[in-house]
Amino acid sequence: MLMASPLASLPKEWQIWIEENLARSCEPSSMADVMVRDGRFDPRLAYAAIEQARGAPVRQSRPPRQHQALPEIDTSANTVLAGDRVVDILLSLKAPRIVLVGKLLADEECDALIHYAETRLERSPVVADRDGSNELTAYRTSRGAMMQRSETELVARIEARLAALVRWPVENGEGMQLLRYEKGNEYRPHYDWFDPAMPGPRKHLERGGQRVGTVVMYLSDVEQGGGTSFPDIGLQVQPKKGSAVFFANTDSFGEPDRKTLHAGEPVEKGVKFIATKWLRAGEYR
Ligand SMILES: O=C(O)CCC(=O)C(=O)O
Repeated sequence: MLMASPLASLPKEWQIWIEENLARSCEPSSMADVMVRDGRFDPRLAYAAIEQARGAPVRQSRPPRQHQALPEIDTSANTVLAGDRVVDILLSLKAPRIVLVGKLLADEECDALIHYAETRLERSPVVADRDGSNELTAYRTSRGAMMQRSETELVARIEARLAALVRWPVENGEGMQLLRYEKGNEYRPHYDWFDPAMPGPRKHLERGGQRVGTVVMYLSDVEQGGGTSFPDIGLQVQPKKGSAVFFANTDSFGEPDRKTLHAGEPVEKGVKFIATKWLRAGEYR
C-alpha cells in the first residue's frame, strides 16, 4: 500500500534529487531506474513519487525489474556449516558481493584434485565474442582440466559442499575447472558473466542462463604473486591452500555487475593450482 504522499515519504535528498532532475528535463523512467537500482527503493514508490512531483503519469520504459535469488553465503558468524564441513568466514563485502572463506577443502582433497588434473592439462580457453567458441588468447595463459559434474566421488562431495555453502543447487553448477599457473601465467582482468550484447556469449546464456556466481578454490599456496585481484575495488586475495573466494557476478536484479572485474595475477614464484566453479541462474545441462 503506497502512502498518500509518496514524494514526502522519501528522504529529503531524494525529494530534491527528483525536483532537480525534472527541472533539467531528465527522462522520468530513467530517473525511476536510478531510484530502484540495487534495491534502493521499491519501484512502485519510485514511479509514484516522480509522478506526483511532475503531476503526470510516467510511462514505464520496461517492466520494473524484479529482485532475483542469487547464490549467497551466510556470513552472520565467523564459521558456517557447509554440508559435511565447518568453514571459516574470513571476509565479507556487500557490493559487489564477495566472501572469502577458509578451510573449505582439506589438504588431502586439494592434493587429490591436483593429482587427478596433472595428466589432463590443456591450455585454458576463453569464450570468443564473435561465435561463442573456445579460443586461446594471450590474456589467459594457465593450463587446465575441465571436469564433468560428479566426475569422481571427491568432485561430487565438494560440489555438494559448495551447494550447501552458497545455498544454490548442484544442478546449476558448471563442471569444475582445475587450473595450473606456472611462473608468468595469468588471467588478465575479465568478467565471468556473459555479455548479452555479444553474439558469442549470448549463445552460452541459452544453456542455464547467466553465470550468477563464481567460487575460486585455492588448491595450493603460491610463493609469490598469483593473487586474485578485483582492480575496480582495490581488493586482492592471496592464494591459501584450502581457502576460497566467492563472488556474485550480477546485482540483485540479475544484471551483470561491472565491479566484479577480476584477474588472476601473474605467478612470480612457485606454482598456483585452483579449482573454479561457475554457478548459473538455472539448471545447467
Ligand atoms: O586465477 C585466479 O585467481 C582467478 C581465476 C578466474 O578469474 C576465473 O577462473 O574466472
